[in-house]
Parts: sequence; structure tokens; C-alpha cells
Amino acid sequence: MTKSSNNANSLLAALTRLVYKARLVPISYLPALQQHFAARLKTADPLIRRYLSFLNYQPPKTFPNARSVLVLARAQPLLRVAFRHKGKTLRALVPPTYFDYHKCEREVRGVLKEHGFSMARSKLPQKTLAVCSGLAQYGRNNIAYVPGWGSFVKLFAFWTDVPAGAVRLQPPRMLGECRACRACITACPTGAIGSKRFLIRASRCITWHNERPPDVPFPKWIKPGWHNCIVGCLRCQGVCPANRGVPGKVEVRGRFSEQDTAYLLKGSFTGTRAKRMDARLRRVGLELSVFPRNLRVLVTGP
Ligand code: B12
Repeated sequence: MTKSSNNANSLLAALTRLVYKARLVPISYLPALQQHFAARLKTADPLIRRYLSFLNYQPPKTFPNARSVLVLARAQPLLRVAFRHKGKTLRALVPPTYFDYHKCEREVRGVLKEHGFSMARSKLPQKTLAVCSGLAQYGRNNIAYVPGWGSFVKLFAFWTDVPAGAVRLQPPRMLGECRACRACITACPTGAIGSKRFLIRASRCITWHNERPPDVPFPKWIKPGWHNCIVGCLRCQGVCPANRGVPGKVEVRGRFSEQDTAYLLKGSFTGTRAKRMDARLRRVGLELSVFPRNLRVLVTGP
């Protein structure tokens, strides 16, 4: 075994100790991955095809030594954030994908550095990489499930200069238990998950709408009672039997006073107060850019 492949193995072991599950995909595999992805994308909503034009299968010019893509999954809790409003507390959920990106990125960069390697951010399709590298499988809801952790995971894909041995890229697989289950299809009130096609109809997904800029109103067909998170949606994962028995902790992190809530509901964000509020929100995976719309709809209720 060469020194660098030794280092690569000890790097993967170190990441595992930090509770990441990881795969290394050599960059020579990316053209095949790109082809697979392009073929599947043909049937996606046109708006998603446009949205995904940022994807890029070439390492950045500033990172000419790229040899592999490090694909990672980390189990994440859900966050519960409390907003005081008219003498009551509104507890709103933030799904795992929205917070701690920078913390995890620093952690991974640090481990790579200790092993003599470096990394750069990528603009690659992370679910496809996770599934085709064998790290995860698709659920019927189109979300990636990692053995033992279910779907409450954060995925990452970084360009690295770590040498990767040969891996067998797998065709995407769906969890066996999804075959006889319709729980997510039934739980999604918008019909984003259909029984006749695998790809979700992204333009029906509540997440698509509540991640949009706050001056874009929710379409009329979304009933106020369908909203269940301050950003994102947990309906298709919350009911999923494959998520039963996985850690799925709920962490209580942010508290916003009556004055904070009133400020967030008013929606005119300028100056140092806005900057301070944005910093507080970012610690719980939120940012001013989804207010006041997303909070208003939760406060008003069904
Ligand atoms: C665009 C995007 C969205 C869009 C569109 C979603 C979509 N399904 O395309 C919107 C805004 C709607 C969205 C919503 C959400 N997203 Co999103 N999103 C992304 C983004 C930027 C790209 C996803 C993508 O590539 N879509 C394009 C389609 C074509 O890819 P795909 O969904 O993987 O589809 C594959 C399968 O359908 C497969 N396929 C096709 N036919 C068949 C048939 C069979 C039998 C099988 C097995 C497979 C199969 O082929 C396709 C290509 O590989 C990624 C970040 C990134 N850089 O990758 C995050 C990401 C995928 N999102 C994520 C999350 C968490 C969500 C939400 C759960 C957010 C939330 N909690 O509120 C929802 C879930 C919606 C859902 N049910 O899919 C996570 C996924 C984590 C995980 N465990 O999988 C990611 C990786 C971000 C992150 N790093 O955490 N998202």
C-alpha cells in the first residue's frame, strides 16, 4: 500500500469517528454520472432544469489537483425554534438540511488538512452521488436514506486531492420497503410525489415555494394549514416508516421574544438591527430572506 492510499484510509476512518459516513469517487467517474443525471433530468419540471443550471462537473480552476469527490453524510437533528407571539409560544421546526453547513465544512476541511489533503466546494448533485456511490438509497419521496440514519441527514460533496481507488458506481436503487408503501404519497398534500413517476413534481413541493424570495407570495392552491416548518417541509419524511427507530432527535435552539417576532412579522429589514437579527437567525438555519412570509403563514394558522 502506498503512503497516500494509507493516508486516504486513515482519513476515512477519522471522518467515521466524527460521525460522518463517507465515500471517495474518482473524478474519472464523473462523465458517467453526468450522463445518468442528464438522462433523468429530461423528465424533471422545466423550472428545476433551469434552477439546476448551476451544476458543474468540472473542478474549479483554483483547485487543479482535484482527484476525487468526497461524498459525505452526517446525521442531523431537527431544530425547534420558539417565537413568542401575543402571549403564546409558536414552536416551529427547521429541517436538518438548513443549518450547520459551515461548521461541518470546517470540521471536514480540518480532518483533510491533518492528513495532508485539501478540498474545495463543489456544485454537484449530492443525492445522485450518495446513491450511486452506495452511501444511500432513494426513498419513494426522492430523498436519500442512509442505513441506520434514515433521511435525516445532511449530504456534502467536496472536490479533494485524495487518491481514490476503483469504486463500483451503482444504478440508483429505491429502498425495498418503499415498494409496498404509499405513506409519503398520501402525506404530501400537494401531490408532489406521484405514484406514476419517480421524480417528484418540484413545482408542487412546499419547499420549492417557501425557499423563494419573500416577495413571491405562496400560490393560492397551497392551503395555509399545509405549512409545517418555518422553511422546508417534513411531511413526506415525518410519516416515513423507514425513519422509525432512527435517531431523529429534536434540538431546541433559538428563542425569539415578542419584540423579535413583531419585528420579523413586520418585514422591513434595514440597518444594524437587521444584520444582528440575520446573524441570530443563521445560527438556527434561517435567514431574514424568508421573512415575513413564512412566519406569517404559521402565525395565521389554517
Ligand atoms: C434542487 C433541489 C431541491 C428542489 C427540487 C427537489 C428535487 N427532488 O429535485 C426543491 C426545492 C423542491 C428541494 C426540496 C427538498 N430538498 Co433539496 N435539493 C436540491 C438540490 C440543489 C439538487 C437536487 C437535484 O439534483 N434534483 C434533480 C433531480 C433530477 O435529482 P434527484 O431528485 O436526485 O432525482 C434522481 C432520482 O429521481 C433518480 N431516479 C429517476 N427515476 C428513478 C427511478 C427509480 C426506481 C430510482 C430508484 C431512482 C430514479 O434519478 C434522478 C437523478 O439521479 C440538492 C443539493 C445538491 N447540490 O445536490 C438539494 C438536496 C437534494 N435537498 C435536500 C433536502 C433535504 C430537501 C428537502 C427534504 C428539504 C426539506 N426538508 O424541506 C426537500 C425534499 C423534496 C423531495 N421530496 O425531494 C438534501 C437531501 C438530503 C437527503 N437526505 O436526501 C440536499 C442534498 C441538500 C443537502 N445537502 O442537504 N430540493
